Amino acid sequence: MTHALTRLTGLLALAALTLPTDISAQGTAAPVSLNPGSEFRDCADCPAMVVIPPGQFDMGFDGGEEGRYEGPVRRITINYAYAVGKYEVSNAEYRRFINDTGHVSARDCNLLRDGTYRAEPGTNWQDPGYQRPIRENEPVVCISWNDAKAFVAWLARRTGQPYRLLTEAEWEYLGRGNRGGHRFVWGERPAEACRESNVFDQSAKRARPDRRIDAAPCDDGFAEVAPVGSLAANPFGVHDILGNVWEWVEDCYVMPLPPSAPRDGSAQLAEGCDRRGSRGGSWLSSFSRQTPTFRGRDPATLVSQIFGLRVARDLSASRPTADTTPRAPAPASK
Ligand SMILES: [Ca+2]
Repeated sequence: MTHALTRLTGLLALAALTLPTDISAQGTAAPVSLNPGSEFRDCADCPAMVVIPPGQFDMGFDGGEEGRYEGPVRRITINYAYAVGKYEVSNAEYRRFINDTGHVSARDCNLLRDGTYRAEPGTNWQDPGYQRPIRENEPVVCISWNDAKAFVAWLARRTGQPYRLLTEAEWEYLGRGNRGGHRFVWGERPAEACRESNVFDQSAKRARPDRRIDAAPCDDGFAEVAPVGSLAANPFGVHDILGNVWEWVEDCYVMPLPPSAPRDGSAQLAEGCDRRGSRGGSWLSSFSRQTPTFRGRDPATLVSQIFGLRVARDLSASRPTADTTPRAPAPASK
């Protein structure tokens, strides 16, 4: 007991030493030094954030589904620390945004019905087709990429800190969890998926016997969406990076990637972008897509009951491409 208390006190002291002033000084401050794994919030009800260390990894996979090549494999060097939401953005967090701004969130969400996703008139983030009330601690869904951008812009205004979406490279770095170039984030054994990720597993398959997609050979205990953080964190201290809901990222989906594709962690952008990236799969997605390299791609206006977001935040001025916001206006609705 005494030992545990001493250890806890030590950890708290460490957190106090490494967190507050450096982080809040961001913007004009010199690059800051933060311990990887440190956690903080910029306000009492702001998202919990985790500090991610710089690193290097091989991004992509020399293969993929028909028409969805995930390569070429290229070395990515992220030479800056950044912070990322420890969890996917929750309904409670999204509700604060809506209440504060009056933002009109996209409607007519795509719901899975009879094996097909269809836009269901009138549905939205508060009614994503669960056929029960949403829970405040579940990840928000039925939000478009444009809604996700509006959310991070609001959070940046509210806190005075540089919140933004993750880039695809940052996401994949997180998704791999410093565990090397395995096909699955958990290693080469698919049965380990259920320890960290709410995927389309055996419990989901039992609940939806008519859903004819490949399921994980394990049981994560959730036949539907799970409250954020229900399962174990990955080695970076981040929860639900794979599974639960897809996470919109900043990048434009460009395939094949041009030779000029960024290798420094910044986003792939394109003028007149017609599809935005999303990463990480969901509780309702084919298990074969629950990999660190599979790339979702949908219009910025699309809303789906399995699409949500995770926030990111710059920590220092050392990030090579600090502004990932396209100069051109967001793509028009289509
Ligand atoms: Ca599941």
